[in-house]
Amino acid sequence: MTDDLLRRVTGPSDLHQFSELELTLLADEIRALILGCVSEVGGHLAASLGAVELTVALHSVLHSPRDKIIWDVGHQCYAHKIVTGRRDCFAGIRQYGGISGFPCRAESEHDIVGTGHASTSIGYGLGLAEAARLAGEQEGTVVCVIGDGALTGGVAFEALNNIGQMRTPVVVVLNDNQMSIRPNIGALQLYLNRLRLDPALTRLREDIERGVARIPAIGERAYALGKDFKESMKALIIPGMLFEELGFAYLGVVDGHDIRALREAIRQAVDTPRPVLVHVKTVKGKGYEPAEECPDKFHGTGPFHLSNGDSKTAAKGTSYTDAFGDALVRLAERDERVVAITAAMTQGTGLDRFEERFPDRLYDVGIAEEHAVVFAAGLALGGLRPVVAVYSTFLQRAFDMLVQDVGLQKLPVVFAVDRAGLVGDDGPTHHGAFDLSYLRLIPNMTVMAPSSQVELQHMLCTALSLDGPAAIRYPRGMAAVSAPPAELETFELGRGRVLEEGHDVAFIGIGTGVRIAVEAAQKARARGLRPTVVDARFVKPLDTALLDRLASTHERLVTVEENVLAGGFGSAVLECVAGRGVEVIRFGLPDAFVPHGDRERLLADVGLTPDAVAATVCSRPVGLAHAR
Ligand SMILES: Cc1ncc(C[n+]2csc(CCOP(=O)(O)OP(=O)(O)O)c2C)c(N)n1
Repeated sequence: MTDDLLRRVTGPSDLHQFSELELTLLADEIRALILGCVSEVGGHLAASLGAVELTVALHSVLHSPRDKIIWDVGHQCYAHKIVTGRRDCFAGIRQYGGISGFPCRAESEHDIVGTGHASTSIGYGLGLAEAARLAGEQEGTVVCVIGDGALTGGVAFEALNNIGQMRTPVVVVLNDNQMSIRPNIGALQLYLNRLRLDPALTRLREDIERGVARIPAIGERAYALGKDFKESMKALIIPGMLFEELGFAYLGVVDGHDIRALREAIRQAVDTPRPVLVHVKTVKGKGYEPAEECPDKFHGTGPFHLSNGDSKTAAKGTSYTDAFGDALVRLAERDERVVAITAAMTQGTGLDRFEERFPDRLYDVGIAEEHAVVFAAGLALGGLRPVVAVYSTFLQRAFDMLVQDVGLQKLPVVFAVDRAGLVGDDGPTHHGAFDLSYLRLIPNMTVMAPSSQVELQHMLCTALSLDGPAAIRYPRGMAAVSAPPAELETFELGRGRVLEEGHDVAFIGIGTGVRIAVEAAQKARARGLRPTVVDARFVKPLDTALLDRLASTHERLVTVEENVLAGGFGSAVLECVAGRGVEVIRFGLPDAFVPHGDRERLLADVGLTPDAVAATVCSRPVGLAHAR
């Protein structure tokens, strides 16, 4: 495939010079570039392939950045990056030092806002449109592109509700591919299916638009009654015209791979002086057979062979995610009160085995983390033992529910907090940097972090034995395969594990920090220190008895965690031994958003390596008592 047209594109305005045929060919060239690069470095392939024509059509009609295109989640923005001046650096997408896999304000004026978490585009769009109105700006349209998956998030509905009342002329493009990461679920999806699958409904609606005035007598009176009458006729005849009833003009269903049809719909939407929803039907993975057949596998992918879609990297070891999933099945086998909840991440959180084994006990609530937590609280109130499996970064959204609906009610909900710490290529929107801090401050919450997969399995057993809420946070990625324990144990609450007794310096790790602490201690020993090494296991309740002992027998405590230092595990230790005269040196993530890139490289950048820890600890003579 040539890239003759693509080479003529230095910015989105160049698309205005192209004929519709050329735009169609350009879309093919873009698709080939995306496929070539993502097959080498990995990325969010299927969503981006599905949005190529939509992107080309939007940029060929609109004038970005005067017109503002906001990409919900942002994982579908690869074509947008390519036509907005980032073609030549596209091969480095998601790589350390390369461009981000999500819209990023620092990268381009065409990335109106950095996204990564779902369902926010419409709220941003309304804010931008309202700010422009107050500033008296006459020109510029705000277009929010949101998927049918992201539309299951409550915050999207809050924005729709608000727009309907304000009647601000924002264009919402609903990119409906019937997929979230897996097939989309929920009543709204059934409604969209009806709209999409029944062209008769669309024709009928259009006929009403055009024809109502032609009915003798009634037509004239209807005309006199004006738009409101027409709207209610539509609502009457086409039940559930949800968007119209929310105050939006509804345009659709538009073929999302037909550039002409898309351009026509976008022009119409831009010319409409009220909120418009353009319902676009696309195919996730469009144009690459393996991705069209398995859009979930290619939602986020590592490098793969273009010829057949097979992965280029063989998985080494097993993941914490799998260890969690296996243990949950075991525990659910012996306690039928155990149920699992996911917010559209069944596979990502390792619940697929649970789903296979107990299909009736798995609840996928859609991209709705706040609801997932309240729903789990309700299940716990009803006597069940719910386990919410969720990524650390997405649980942030449900903070209030954690406090009010679980913590304050002291309900036995277990949170399996996956992807804690740095996740790597997805970058700052997806790093799980804060959970120890935001979980630790909630009264009644038990907070644990395992140093191995086996520890994780015992911690899950422990969490399910408690009569209050508990969270276990663990990282992304693989660890050496270890045989699952024959029996799952219940740990003593709030007790750490001393791995090695020494004196002068105590290295205390939590979660992934334990390996770093162990290896840093080895290096310190080689330099003449006699370190103690501890796997803290619990962040809350903290092992205060152990810390008291260490504070009185050691000159220096060193904490290691993959969480921001602010409010994290080290802070808890510092609070516990404050005033004891023992020096505390804390290692963790900085007070900054860590960029994207290879996880090991990022950990080295923030000083979370055994070498860096040992170097700092050993560079200070033991005997200077002060806390950092
Ligand atoms: C708040 C939040 N929860 C979960 C996710 C993980 N996630 C990323 S994309 C996605 C599915 C999005 O589906 P849709 O909006 O339809 O876009 P598509 O990929 O189908 O184009 C999910 C669940 C997220 N990004 N944000």
